[in-house]
Amino acid sequence: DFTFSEYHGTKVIYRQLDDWADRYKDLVSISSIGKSSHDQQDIRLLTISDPSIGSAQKPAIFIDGGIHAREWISPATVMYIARQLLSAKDNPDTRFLLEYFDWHIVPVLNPDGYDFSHAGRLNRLWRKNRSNAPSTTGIFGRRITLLTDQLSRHICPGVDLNRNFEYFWKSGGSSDWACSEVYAGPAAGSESETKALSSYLLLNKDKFKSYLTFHSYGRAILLPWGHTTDLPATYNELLRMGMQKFSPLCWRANQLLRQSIVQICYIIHANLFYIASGGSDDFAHGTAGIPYAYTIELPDQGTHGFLLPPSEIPNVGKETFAGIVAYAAELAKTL
Ligand code: 0X9
Ligand code: ZN
Repeated sequence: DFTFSEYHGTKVIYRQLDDWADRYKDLVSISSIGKSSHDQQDIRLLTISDPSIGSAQKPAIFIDGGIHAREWISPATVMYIARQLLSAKDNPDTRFLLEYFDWHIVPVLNPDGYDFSHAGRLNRLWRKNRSNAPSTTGIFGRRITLLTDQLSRHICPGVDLNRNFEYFWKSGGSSDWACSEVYAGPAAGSESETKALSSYLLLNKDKFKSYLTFHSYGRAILLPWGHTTDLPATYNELLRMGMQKFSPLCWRANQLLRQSIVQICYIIHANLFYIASGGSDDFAHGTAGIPYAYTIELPDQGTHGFLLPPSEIPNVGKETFAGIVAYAAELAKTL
């Protein structure tokens, strides 16, 4: 059965979504926002919406995980958040989460890459999707084009989905070279995962008040932009929300949970790490116009890095959910 004591592959995560859909019929619906590029897996969406409280048409918060394959704590934490939301009504402190908002959640945006990173130790640090990887039918049936970039795409499969989004695509911090870990892809929005998310965000742009994308690692809350050192027009507001209310992810969660874990956290604009264009956060804010867009780099800060032990899932989950509660409370005031 599904637990938060180990990391699960896409199949097991999807089975859990089905179970929730069975158990919480009035609250949950499952759909697919598109297919993955290599294995044509569904990119599943979990919608949590309680029609029995609040208004009929609620604003929504969009959450995704697993854009980068190796960042296993991301899908795990997103699933943890989803599970907490399912029982949010039972607790007077969290009831408002369903009273004021709908929640649209994609736990694994890059299922091919994620599953590949589970397939043997050698693949554990895979980051990109699996686009152009040789399939079971083999590459030999295809016409050989001796263009170097075509060739290198076969030798080096995968596109960094977080460099492939259409907003200021390839304007810094990404690569043309297919073998690079930050390969931007052959064209803006070329990947079917990117297309699926982009169209879903555009379709619902008026409904979505916030876009939250979970990555690891670093314990940081990043705000737009990633593609430039210019500040977004609403920088102060983004910072205020992130600083005072999202930083629960950094410190208020500690108080709420009375835990003694030493937490250091940064809230900065994404480009202070490094300029990186084509990110989903920039697309959500810049193209889709979603007001509050953040990339959250979950723990840790490098001790284990991407290889965070699964025993940390509940801690990270609790801490992050406490942050979500405080953040959503602040967001509700802006409605
Ligand atoms: O570089 C990234 O894609 C993200 N960091 S990670 O270590 N998880 O790969 C940060 C993305 C921040 N947002 C933008 N640069 N737009
Ligand atoms: Zn990442």
